[in-house]
Amino acid sequence: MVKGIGVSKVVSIWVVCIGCVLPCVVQGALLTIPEIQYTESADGASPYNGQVVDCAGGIVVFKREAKRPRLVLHDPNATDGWGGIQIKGWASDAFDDVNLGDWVEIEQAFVEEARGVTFLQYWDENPDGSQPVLNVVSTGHDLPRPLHVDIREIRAPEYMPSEDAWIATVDSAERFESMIVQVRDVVVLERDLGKALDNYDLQSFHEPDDPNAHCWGADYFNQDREDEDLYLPAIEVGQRFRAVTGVLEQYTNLGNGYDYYQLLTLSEDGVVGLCSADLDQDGDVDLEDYSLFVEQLLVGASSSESEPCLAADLNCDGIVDATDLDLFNAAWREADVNGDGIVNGHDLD
Ligand SMILES: [Ca+2]
Ligand SMILES: [Ca+2]
Ligand SMILES: [Ca+2]
Ligand SMILES: [Ca+2]
Repeated sequence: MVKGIGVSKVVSIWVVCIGCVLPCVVQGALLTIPEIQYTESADGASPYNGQVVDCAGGIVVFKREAKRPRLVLHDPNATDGWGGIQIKGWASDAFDDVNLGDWVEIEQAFVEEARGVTFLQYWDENPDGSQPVLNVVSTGHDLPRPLHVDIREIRAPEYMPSEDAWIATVDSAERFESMIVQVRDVVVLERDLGKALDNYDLQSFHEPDDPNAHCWGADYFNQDREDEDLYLPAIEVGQRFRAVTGVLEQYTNLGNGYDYYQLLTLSEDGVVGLCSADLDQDGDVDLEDYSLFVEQLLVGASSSESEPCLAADLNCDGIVDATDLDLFNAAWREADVNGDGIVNGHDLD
């Protein structure tokens, strides 16, 4: 009897141990991306900076071919930021077997802050002699949708004359580092900014007087950009967009007077122009645009020297007529993805 009770106690202890300890070991061994990225440090550096870690990784949302190629990973479980990280390869073929939508984990990865960005180094050997191991855990994952952010959260740096430097003035951007983010209803105010003079300033066109409602973008990551060009063709001063999407990267080099966050577009789809039926260019297509159209249609408006292409002259042939009406209706229908009768940012969701 006594012996029997003893055996059942042993059995129950084993059950408890297997049930609680094993998952702890697995979870404890592999750090998630947010665990590596989350920081309250003023300089934004990972608490694991300079250490070798095992990272559970995430979905490959971008792969950049280069002498030192990069992977951008996204943890779909991170709904509150801190969910992106970049792996830097040290050979041009380092990621040949990795594709978009793969879930990649990396063991024994050296965490290194470089110019404000947290990298996992995929090189031959870590400083402690260990070697990183990259595993494709699974394939074919859906790419997560970009995170729609308020432009103020990733706002542009401010120029500080006393230091002759451009300084990031917002802590809220750090949580979006290396994540795919999207800003909406923006206009290009200026180009030729930043360290490489390839940054452009995007301002929310709904809040032209809010000095915080703007951010910096750049196309140097963009795989559809012509090599000899600094920008995508659409990036012209005054150009308005319904959405600009890309990976957020920090560039910190106070030695040359810069510390800023920049939204790096990844493909031509990274910039979505206004709908051609958005005649008043305020980011939506509604009855005001329709009234404007009808006004110009009814008078048979035609071009003049001062206005060579009227807003309602959608095919730009010099006159507003039934052909433009067809184009107007087609543009509205095509862009009204959710079918609620209005073309706006919700059609991008
Ligand atoms: Ca950072
Ligand atoms: Ca970071
Ligand atoms: Ca409009
Ligand atoms: Ca026309």
